[in-house]
Amino acid sequence: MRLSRLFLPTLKETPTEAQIVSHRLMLRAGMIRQHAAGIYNWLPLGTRVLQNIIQIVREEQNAAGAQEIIMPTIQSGDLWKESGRYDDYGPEMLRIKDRHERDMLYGPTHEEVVTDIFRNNVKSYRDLPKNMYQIHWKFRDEVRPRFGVMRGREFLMKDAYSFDIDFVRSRHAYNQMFVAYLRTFSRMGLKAIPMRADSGPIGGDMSHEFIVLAETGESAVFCHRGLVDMKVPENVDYDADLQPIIDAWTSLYAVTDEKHDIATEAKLGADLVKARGIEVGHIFHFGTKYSGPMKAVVTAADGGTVAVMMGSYGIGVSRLVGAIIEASHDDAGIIWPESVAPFRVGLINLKTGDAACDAACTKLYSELTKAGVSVLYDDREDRAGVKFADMDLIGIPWQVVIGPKGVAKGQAEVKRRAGGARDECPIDSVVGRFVGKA
Ligand code: 5CA
Repeated sequence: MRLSRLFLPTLKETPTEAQIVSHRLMLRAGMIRQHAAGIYNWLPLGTRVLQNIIQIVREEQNAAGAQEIIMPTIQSGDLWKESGRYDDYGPEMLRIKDRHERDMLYGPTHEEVVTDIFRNNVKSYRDLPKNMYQIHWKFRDEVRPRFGVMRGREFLMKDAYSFDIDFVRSRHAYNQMFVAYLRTFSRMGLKAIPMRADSGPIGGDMSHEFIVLAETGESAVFCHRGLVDMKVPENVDYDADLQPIIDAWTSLYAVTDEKHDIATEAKLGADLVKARGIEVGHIFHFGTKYSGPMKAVVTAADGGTVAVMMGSYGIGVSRLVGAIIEASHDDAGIIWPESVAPFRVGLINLKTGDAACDAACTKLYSELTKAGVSVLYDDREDRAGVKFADMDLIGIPWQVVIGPKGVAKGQAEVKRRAGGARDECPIDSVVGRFVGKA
């Protein structure tokens, strides 16, 4: 993509409405624009990052055996009357009447809808287990939407729902999602710590939040050092017993501020890590809480009928964009991990209009593009300082700088955005540095 053609409305000034660094940087880097309180437009740069995050979430969900579906954003209120949550959910639910005066709502979550799909289509234990997920927009009429996409009213969530015949298998489904979450966040360059949590309005007997560590995070986190250093499982066999992995991750102390316990902290001594964090995922095991009242029953092996055991598993996909920025930025701007970066290489032409610079840049741009490396080519006729500042601000992991002096010697400068290390190399060798490497 040529920067001169990209819709990238960057801002030099810090927007006054933004209180946290990720919100400021998302506005300044032209990723988002507010439409109404807690409701955002995603511009091209933001959309590219969001799509990369979606893709990682999707790959890890699929690998864990979940199947992608799409459910409606607008739901019928009748289902929520069946589950008993229509009145309980309160003012966070955006309620709508259609032209026939029927109660509709913009879905804040989808337990009822997915349970309805299940009960209408699955009748036998032989069809189990099943896990279905979607990556879709939710609406929660939060009292105080704030911090940009971190606490929006409309936000993108990955929500998965598991159905099993008994408790043991249902726990296995929970464990599969637990491990998939560890892998998902780690692929995005994040340190995510699972913590025992309250299940709130979703309900159930067990739940874990996944908290990403970031200095500017919303909540204080206290945990055992072992969790911060723990290795995320590779090459997982999701059919195998995952309980040992779960035990390793849940046996060490980890709490947010409302639950912190001074006596345990004192015992941990030097092993205690005090940090700040952001909740990017939340998983719930709730058995028959919805399948019971909504009569999602299947025939069992012994000929009887049983209500299926369920769990639900959320990831704050749009929140993750903010969380990654909170965890990875400096004074100059965003520092994208390569796995989610909107472009991998930023190609800077220091003297647009200079025949030699233009020729070298055009050639590199087309070769990199042909080789499958995503490039943002700054071909604007701006000052070098503006180009450097913009490229730092939008956080492209690698900058390739082409200027008149270098071109005369056949040299380019390559800068790593993270850490700022730079080196000179022959222009001819630039493509080779990026091809075939993740
Ligand atoms: N039905 C369950 C799991 S599918 C559920 O709704 N869980 S949740 O309420 O915990 O939401 C899942 C994730 O969505 C949260 O961990 C958080 O990362 C994200 N999320 C929740 N509310 C918001 C919000 N207002 N803005 C942005 N992200 C949010």
